[in-house]
Amino acid sequence: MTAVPHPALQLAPEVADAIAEGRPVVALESTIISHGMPYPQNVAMATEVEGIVRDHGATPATVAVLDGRLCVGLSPEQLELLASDDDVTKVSVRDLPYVVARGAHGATTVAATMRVAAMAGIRVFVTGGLGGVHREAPQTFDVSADLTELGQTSVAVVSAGVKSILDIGLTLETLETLGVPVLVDGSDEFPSFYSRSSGFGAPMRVDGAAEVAAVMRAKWDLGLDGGIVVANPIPAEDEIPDDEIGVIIEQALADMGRLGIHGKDATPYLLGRIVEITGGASLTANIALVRHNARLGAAIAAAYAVR
Ligand code: PSU
Ligand code: MN
Repeated sequence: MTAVPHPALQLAPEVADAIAEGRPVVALESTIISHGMPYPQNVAMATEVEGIVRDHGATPATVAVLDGRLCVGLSPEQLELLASDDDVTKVSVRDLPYVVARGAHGATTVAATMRVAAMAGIRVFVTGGLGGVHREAPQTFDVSADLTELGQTSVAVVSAGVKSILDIGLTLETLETLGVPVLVDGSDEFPSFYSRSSGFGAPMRVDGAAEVAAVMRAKWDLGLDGGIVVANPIPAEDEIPDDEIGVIIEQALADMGRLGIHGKDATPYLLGRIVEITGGASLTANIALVRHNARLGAAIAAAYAVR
């Protein structure tokens, strides 16, 4: 069964063909490009990740809003613009109507990318890290709309877990409340982005893409709409040990508090500050885990396409 994409979407020709023919497609987000990594490493990462998806037998579909249009699959020039232009705003689901109405550019978060991917009929989405419940959430109410979207939109999201800029325990509790399966590939522990460990067990362990695809089918065939978290622990050789990254995250959080940064600027500030404090080491790890996620995501899309 092939999906019929929403008519408002602007699909790249290769993406349109792949969807029409039921071939594997992997959605990719753009906030990670525009607000998650510095230029020019961001555009190099985005281009490389698209190549990895292709090399593993799937069609990459990077999602962004350009001139108010919901684009699914971008040209190299469009990727360059997202990576380098200061007028690209961060777009979560609540921001979509505003940037569309104004004909503006926007980089989509996990939440917005999931929604657009679902509108296109794409079921697999690869990113680096998910948003979640911020550590000060009991006071600030800062809970990422990524979680809301996971609760309602039927896309499997491959990530390296949740960074400890967030409260990992509260994030896992919220995902449970929202009915979101949290699968961890090849590990009994939930990963914390830079590290394979987090102190939290894997809510559900799977081993390999075929097992993920089986859960996707089971969930959606039962009419259980909503997302699936596929946590893919960073390869051991690319890990930054918990204690090392832990103090850096504490410093970044303290700096953010001093500057009074909050709301949608919180996550981009923290990501940028961690890159600064680590002198780029965190960026190397971040790029390594996205590559690793792209390989798994392509394999999942391929396994799911065989019905
Ligand atoms: N975490 C990362 N890298 C990222 C993000 C989160 O390690 O690039 C981005 C993703 O786009 C995610 C968004 O959807 O930040 C969450 O932002 P917020 O917390 O404002 O919902
Ligand atoms: Mn937030």
